[in-house]
Amino acid sequence: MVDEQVARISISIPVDLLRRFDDHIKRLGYESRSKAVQDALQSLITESKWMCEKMGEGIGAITMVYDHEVKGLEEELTDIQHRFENIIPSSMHIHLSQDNCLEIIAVKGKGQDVRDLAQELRTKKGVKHIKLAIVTP
Ligand code: NI
Repeated sequence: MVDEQVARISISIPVDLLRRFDDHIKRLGYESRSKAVQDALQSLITESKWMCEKMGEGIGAITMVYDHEVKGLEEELTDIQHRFENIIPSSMHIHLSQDNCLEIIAVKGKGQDVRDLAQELRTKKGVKHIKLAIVTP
């Protein structure tokens, strides 16, 4: 961040979106709108850049909530993870409630493989939420 030039821009944005953005960043503790917008832009670039570069490295985590009462699902999800063991350095399983399990799967490997893994998990019946968060060092 040394010698960084700063540009001033003017953008159009729906009033409601801006109000929600301002409410939200206040709760997050941002002192200025500029800093929040910069962070939002950086997130968008990081995420979409990785999505566009198929062969890039994907480092991050898959967070997934599933219904463990669905017959055979837990086994199926485990089988999938075994097939992708080369890109899963670690995972954590948390029993959330009577029927819900949370799994956090660390991923590190070829972007395409990471995406394939997330996609396979996502399509299983009983998987309620799945989020792939990629971080770029
Ligand atoms: Ni569980």
